Amino acid sequence: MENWTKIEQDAKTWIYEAGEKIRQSFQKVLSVQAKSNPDDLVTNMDKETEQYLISKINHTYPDHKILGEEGFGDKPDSMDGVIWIVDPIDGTMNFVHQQRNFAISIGIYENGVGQVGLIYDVVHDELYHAVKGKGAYMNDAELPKLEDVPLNEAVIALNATWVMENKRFDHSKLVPVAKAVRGTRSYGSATIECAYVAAGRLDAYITLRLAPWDFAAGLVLLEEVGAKASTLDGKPINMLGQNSIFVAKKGIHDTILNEYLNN
Ligand code: 2AM
Ligand code: CA
Ligand code: CA
Ligand code: CA
Repeated sequence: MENWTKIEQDAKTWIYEAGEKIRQSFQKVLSVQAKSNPDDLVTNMDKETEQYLISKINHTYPDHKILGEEGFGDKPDSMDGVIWIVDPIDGTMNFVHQQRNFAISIGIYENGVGQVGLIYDVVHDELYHAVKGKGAYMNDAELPKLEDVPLNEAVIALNATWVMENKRFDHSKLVPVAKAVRGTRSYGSATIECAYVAAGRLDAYITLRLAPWDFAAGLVLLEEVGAKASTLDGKPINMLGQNSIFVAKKGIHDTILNEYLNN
């Protein structure tokens, strides 16, 4: 039996230490490179942060596996055992351009079940954290269970991909959603957007393509506050691959899925 409270404590210590290193890096020159395309950025701090977290995890939990965005971890081909899913900087474009609205994210799963979720918004010093069955918190404050709102009072997060033609999804279905809600937002960090849904700052978050490190921690938080999470077509999320992601308060999730997307 794993001691999830101890594991969460260790993860918190390391995420705070990593956050401090990132804050200190604002004084230094950043090295920025493009990965798959000119909009897909990576910096020395993404790599250094992932390596730092992996060294701590490997030293303390040598039996656990690690899946990290920058590839310094393992390449797990199943969710068997304990897997730490790490995004060292989520929102790298914000980190480079704005020095805010980025987060460090750690989700810890056992045999595919989310046990611990941590999302640290470094600049706002806001740590969202949850252990399965023990509630979700922002710093020391427990996040209340989500209460439904009507769609016309909902604020939802979307990215600009919904206004563009794309091969994965009939984007025109999202136009009526954007019209029906009270407001739309785009923060440019999937983990912060998931954390905001868990904290009730947003009522839903919809995005067309994310990797496991973008949603692993968020799903643990969202489960604790009673949110609903699926792909955009209402299917279960695959923890080892790319997915569209739709997380929301229950009633908002049902309404958008049944009345706007599934027709
Ligand atoms: P990242 O900053 O860790 O790459 C931006 O809208 C959000 O989408 C960020 O959370 C970003 O994570 C994520 N994302 C996922 N795949 C991406 C890609 N190929 N290029 C840019 N952002 C990506
Ligand atoms: Ca990236
Ligand atoms: Ca990410
Ligand atoms: Ca990242």
